Amino acid sequence: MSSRLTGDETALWKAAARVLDANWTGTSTAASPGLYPHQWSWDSAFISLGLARHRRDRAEAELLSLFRGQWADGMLPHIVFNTSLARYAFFPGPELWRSERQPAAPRGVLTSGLTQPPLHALTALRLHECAPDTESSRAFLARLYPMLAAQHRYLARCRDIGSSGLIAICHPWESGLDNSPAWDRPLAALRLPPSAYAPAQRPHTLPTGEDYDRYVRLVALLRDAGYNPGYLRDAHPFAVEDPLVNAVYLASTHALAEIAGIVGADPVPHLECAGRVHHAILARLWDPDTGCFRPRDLRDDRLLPVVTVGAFGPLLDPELPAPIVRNLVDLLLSARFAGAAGYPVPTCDIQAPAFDRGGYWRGPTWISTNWLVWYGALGHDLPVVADLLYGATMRLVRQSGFREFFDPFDGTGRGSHDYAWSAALVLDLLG
Ligand code: 9WN
Repeated sequence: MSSRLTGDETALWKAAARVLDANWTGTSTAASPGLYPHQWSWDSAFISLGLARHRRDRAEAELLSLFRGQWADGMLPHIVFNTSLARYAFFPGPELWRSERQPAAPRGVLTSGLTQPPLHALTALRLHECAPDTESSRAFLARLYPMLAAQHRYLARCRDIGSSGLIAICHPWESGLDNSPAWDRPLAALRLPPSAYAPAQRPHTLPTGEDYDRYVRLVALLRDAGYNPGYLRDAHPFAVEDPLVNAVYLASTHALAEIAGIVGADPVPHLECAGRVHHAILARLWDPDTGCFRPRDLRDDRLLPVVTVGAFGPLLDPELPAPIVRNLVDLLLSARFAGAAGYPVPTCDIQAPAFDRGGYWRGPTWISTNWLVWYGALGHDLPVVADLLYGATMRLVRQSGFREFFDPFDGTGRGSHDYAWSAALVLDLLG
């Protein structure tokens, strides 16, 4: 804990550390006790950032534990199941994914068959930057580097479905912003076989209903095709290039180049990849008519209409042209986002018909997306935006605790309690 914290900040810091301690399973961190008892991929990357400020040993263990689930082709699954729990306590559990039947999946570890935003290289570099002991941190990076490089090779080889340099998500869950209205149009266009799973199997606290049924049926298609990259490219009905996912991929590719330099590997291929992704984000996802980034639906080659918090993801691109940065700042401060929300950043444009202040990823403020936009703003030397997000995030957790998400107008906490990334990212923000 930093010695320059005020009394109030010290209390918040201790409360956040207590959440991470309580959610620690012995090898990794449950995303939230009860509701999400397993290890989620991008949660782990965020959580590790917080652990680095509190329990350095656990920050490293968290990432290593996640990479135990990595498949032989480099795919890093979005869930690594905690098999010590009775009946896995979560739907969809391993019985939907059947990873144990996949030749590429690791033995002795049960995982999902989807991935999530590849934040891990960025996390690993930040861990190194705040490490008290540079030598042991360098040794950790050297151990992690081949796994990170394999993760990025998988993405470039198997997820560049549009041959554009960008990676595509094949399921809304891969975006991390699961129920975002951005996915409404491609989901509505799906013609899917009926599901073997009734939506009622889902705990009542989690999203259910028709959309949920589509999510499960999309998984069944992927699974029945053996999670095969050829199937993903040519036949899978959901394939979207998302600005937030690709901006995270770009930032992590830059981080991977730096890590390569630190551990004595060749950074050049990573820098070349970063160059391609940077150009493709601008060429394919920037909509000059409306002045914002939008996801591209590869199945009908159109930009998707709803503007979400994902539009600000490309602030993570260190080379984003200044006029576009200004455009994004204007949009962020406008009445469509921070200008009308007491507790920014809402996950959906407030003026969009799909905006829903309480709907899962359809309006509420999340600490993870606030952190990403905050981090991007710092990179572009935008202290006004960075301070706004820092302040809003602190007010949210002070007022409502480490909840899963928050009402963007009055800051009411929603979803699960003691949500690990909300606590972890507050530790990172407090420094
Ligand atoms: C589905 C764990 C995960 C996060 C996602 C968030 C939510 C799961 C769910 O919880 O997703 O994977 O059950 O809806 O949307 O971003 O990683 O915290």
